Amino acid sequence: MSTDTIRFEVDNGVATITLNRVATLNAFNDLMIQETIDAFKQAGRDDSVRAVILTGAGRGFSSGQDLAEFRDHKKDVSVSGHLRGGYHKLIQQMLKIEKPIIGAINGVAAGAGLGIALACDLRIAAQSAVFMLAFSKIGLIPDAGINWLLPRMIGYPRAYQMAITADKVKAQSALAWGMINEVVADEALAETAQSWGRRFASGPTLAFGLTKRAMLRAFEQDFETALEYEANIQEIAARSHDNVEGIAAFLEKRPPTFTGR
Ligand code: LHQ
Repeated sequence: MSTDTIRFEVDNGVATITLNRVATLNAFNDLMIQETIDAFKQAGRDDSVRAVILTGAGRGFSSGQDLAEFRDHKKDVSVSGHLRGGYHKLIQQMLKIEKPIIGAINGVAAGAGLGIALACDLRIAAQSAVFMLAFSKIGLIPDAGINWLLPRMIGYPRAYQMAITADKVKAQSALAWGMINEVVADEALAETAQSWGRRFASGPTLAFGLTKRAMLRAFEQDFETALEYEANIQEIAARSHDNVEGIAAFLEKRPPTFTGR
């Protein structure tokens, strides 16, 4: 796995992927899209990884598509081809990994950078982070999954307002609107994200992954189908070591030791 545009570290069961094109506020060029896909694949494959953090180096999380590279390539590839071959694969990879992904939003998340932030399962933002649908500034519609994800989180009126104004939304408003889970002081972000990661990594991670599958699938299901689906998924969870251990620990009044199996 190459890491020219990202960093990839594993510690205490937590994989940390850091977008690392600091001079452009971590704009996504083709290489960074591919390396981020590969990093998520690696995190998914590695059984020792039980939680993942995605963050940005420097003062930005991600400014979205690298507009300089896109302008240079525009004549060679259609926008839809670029989306299908790049961002869609990345987002699908993130939704497919049955491990919690924590977005540690350290600075501006704009355009497709916001889409990738929304594809994380949870988001912690630094106090100074801002969220921006930059697309309309350059005459585009939101992409990178935003039209599906954002109205589900903050409702259509706010999502549409963000799209057509392209105004920056501060971390505190993003929290009040339900786009993110927590806001912390800038200097506390990295440690808070690692501490969430360590907490999840020592939990019943098989159940955490199955919960992600059931909840995301339920978005597309009617109620009857969702009930049936969750009953089937619960069969898998109920056969796990962690379920046996969790019940035993409760009855023996001791803390459980979960292994993710
Ligand atoms: C950048 C970028 C950037 C290159 C900052 N690219 N260099 C999908 C498929 C197909 C087509 C197109 O798009 C998409 C999806 C998308 O993501 S579209 C939306 C693309 N993103 C944007 O339009 C955001 C553009 N950036 C900005 O509006 C500002 O940079 C923000 C608000 C993010 C940050 O503003 P500032 O904090 O004032 O920083 P800055 O503007 O000074 O940027 C710092 C440097 O980063 C600067 O370079 P320089 O050499 O002057 O220091 C920027 O040119 C560069 N940069 N974003 N997306």
